[in-house]
Amino acid sequence: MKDTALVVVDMLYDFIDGSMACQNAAPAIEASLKFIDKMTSAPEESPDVIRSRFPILFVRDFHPADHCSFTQQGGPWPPHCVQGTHGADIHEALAPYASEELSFYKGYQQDKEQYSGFEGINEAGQSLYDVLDILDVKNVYVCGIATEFCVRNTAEDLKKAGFTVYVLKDALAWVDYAGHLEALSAMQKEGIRLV
Ligand code: VGL
Ligand code: ZN
Repeated sequence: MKDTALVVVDMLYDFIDGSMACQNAAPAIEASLKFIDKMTSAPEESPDVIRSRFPILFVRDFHPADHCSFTQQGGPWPPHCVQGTHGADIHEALAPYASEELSFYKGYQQDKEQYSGFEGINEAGQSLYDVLDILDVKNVYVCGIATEFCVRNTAEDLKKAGFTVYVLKDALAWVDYAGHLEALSAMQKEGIRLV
């Protein structure tokens, strides 16, 4: 499918089985892999060709050890996704689909919380938005963790920027189930499609 990309939000060990382990993380990874398989299986083409037509972008929480969102600094969260630690790594089942050009880091400034991946930047300093624009993407599928925070904020920013946004509802994990449901219904009201 042309003009279509997948954005995988924060499928990182600390949100899966680490300091901020979220509910439904394992099924969410399975569902993400299944979706990738579906979107990239076209037997007549080589995997590289298919992959170039269906970019998979990764958003990565990437905090300094003294980030303002951590409890010792008065923030709401336990330390998580600290730069250079295992907790900040992409889950091994998804890592083979990731590249540095399509990895977008956020939350790397000590004094700035950043839930949305929209302004995350890659090694070359390009934002997620810049790259979607360069790739001429119109339709964005979103999966990842956590529904209420980074998934919701990323999906909303993409929608505001004019993309058609689809959230893969079986490929999400959450901090709190009621919060997850509330975020889903808010996104739906905003015109984000739950699929
Ligand atoms: C997230 C809380 C703190 C998320 C990141 O990825 O949803 N939530 N940092
Ligand atoms: Zn964080």
